Amino acid sequence: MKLECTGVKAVIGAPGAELEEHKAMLRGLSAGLTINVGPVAVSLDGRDNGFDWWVANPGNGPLALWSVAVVARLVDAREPIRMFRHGYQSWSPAGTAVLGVDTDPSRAANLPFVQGVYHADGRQTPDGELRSEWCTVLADDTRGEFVLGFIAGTEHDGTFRLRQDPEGKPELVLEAYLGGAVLSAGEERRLHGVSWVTGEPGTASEHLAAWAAAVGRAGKARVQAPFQVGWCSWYHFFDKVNEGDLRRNLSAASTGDWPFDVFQLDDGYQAAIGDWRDTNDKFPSSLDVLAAEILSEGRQPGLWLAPFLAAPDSEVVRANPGWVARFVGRDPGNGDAVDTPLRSWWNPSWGGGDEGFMYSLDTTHPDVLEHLECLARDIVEAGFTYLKLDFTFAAAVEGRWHDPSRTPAQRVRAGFEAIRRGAGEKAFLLGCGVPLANVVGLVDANRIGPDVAPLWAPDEADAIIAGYLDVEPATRSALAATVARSFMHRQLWLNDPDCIMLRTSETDLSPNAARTWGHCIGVSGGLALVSDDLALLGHDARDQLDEIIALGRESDAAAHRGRPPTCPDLMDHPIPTTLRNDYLELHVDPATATSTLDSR
Ligand code: 9PG
Repeated sequence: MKLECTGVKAVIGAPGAELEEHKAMLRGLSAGLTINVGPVAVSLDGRDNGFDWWVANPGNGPLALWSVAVVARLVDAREPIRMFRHGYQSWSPAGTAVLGVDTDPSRAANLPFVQGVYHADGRQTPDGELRSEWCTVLADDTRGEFVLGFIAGTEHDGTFRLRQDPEGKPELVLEAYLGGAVLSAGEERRLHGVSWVTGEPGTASEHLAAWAAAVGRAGKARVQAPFQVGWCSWYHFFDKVNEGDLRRNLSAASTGDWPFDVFQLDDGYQAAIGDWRDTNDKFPSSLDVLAAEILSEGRQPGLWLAPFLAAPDSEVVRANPGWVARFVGRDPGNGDAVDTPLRSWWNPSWGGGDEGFMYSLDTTHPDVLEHLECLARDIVEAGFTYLKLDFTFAAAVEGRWHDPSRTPAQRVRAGFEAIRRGAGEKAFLLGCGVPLANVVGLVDANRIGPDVAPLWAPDEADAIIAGYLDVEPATRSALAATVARSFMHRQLWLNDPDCIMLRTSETDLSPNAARTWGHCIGVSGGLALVSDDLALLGHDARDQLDEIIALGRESDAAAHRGRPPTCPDLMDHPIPTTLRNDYLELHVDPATATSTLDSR
């Protein structure tokens, strides 16, 4: 299998207007090529196994640029062709699909609002196209493999699109996604280069680990934090958590001598989405009092916040209506021009006064960045030095932003940079619902899968959004992501696979399924977080946790030495079944939720 670059594409168009696609031919890559593609100029510098590139607006006026892409034919590929589809953000699925058989989830959903949450490009894909974001692997029937990745994701996102050309031949589009960012007259921007590996010994997952290591080195990834053991309030108490629940678990942790470094309060304490300094009626104490109590029990205080979201009726929005990103367009019903706050998420249990819709704070606005910096400083000064920063895709959502020159990736990153400035170098930042490529070098850890739940598999009949079953809370989905993305651990950040499920009551997980998930977390070397009411846990649960921590410390130490766990069958099934580190191999049967753990 070979890649033959045959074309360059650019998509431009003013926000709200029809997008225009422009194409130019390319006869292979060489050093120092410049090609006019409609109104933009693309410069390419081919190198061994990759290319560097730049895009310029040579015109006299501003230009909104959606994407720039190199189009390549897959030569000598024997079908069927499989693609490892790496998802855009924490909760987006990761797994292997077959060209001509599987479909992109946006085909079934056809809901741009939802698609924009789980992909860099919220538009529906053309029929028959598969996509992967930031990195990918292509494999054909001869076991030939191509591992490809953008070498960063800080300035723009990257999408690989696999499809058949009009003659039915397989074609790969390597796309830099700029999301309508406006280039001023004469402006040139460097794009993130693409690198690939083919024909070298090793599994796809091992090559991805090498790619991740290179991206991490170039991006000064924060990979030095110690192994984390903690407690999180979410997966038992959910948003009903109250101060008594927190206090009882804190004292049970001391009485039972539970080995938690971190004690993290999740969603449910805040006065409103956006008003993070104030607690609600369920928490009579203020944040500094809560943090002091956690600290006095010898644990690091952790706090959940969704820093880029704000409820319509929150104090922050009422006092600063100009801080909210806008939706500017036409009402689909009557065609009238509309200019309203940008609705970027929906959760009726958060209230908010607009049917459960939440707005995005505008991270291209200097006042918003100052607000985020001060907020993080205040929360850390209140004593919370571990921050779970959730729903952070909100800064990437398509809309009208104060500074239109910024790409979605730059908007996300600017928000994280402000929080890091405020929180200081020593704070532990955990990204969640986060466009993974955008935050290397800023976060210490990232959630790398969808939410776990006290059940194994989601019920297809109950799918909330057609096509997106795999993003719904379920242990099997969290496990699939943990196995598929294991190669990232301590190369780009610390992986957070999501919480261990230890309880045997108030759960639909079988003891086997819970043990399988615990072993997966241990072998992955990622964060080991308990999220049960400790009152429900006995000696068995404690023994299980101790085993998971022992497995985790050993695996994490190897990842620290540059040997993260990998998945040898990444390209073989839709849900990978095997997770391997230097010492152990875990085999999971996703159908029965059983597993075996063998030494190597
Ligand atoms: C708090 C929770 C927990 C959890 C986070 C996040 O795609 N979704 O509909 C979706 C909803 C909620 C969600 C994830 C995905 O949960 O992952 O750990 O902090 O927020 O509200």
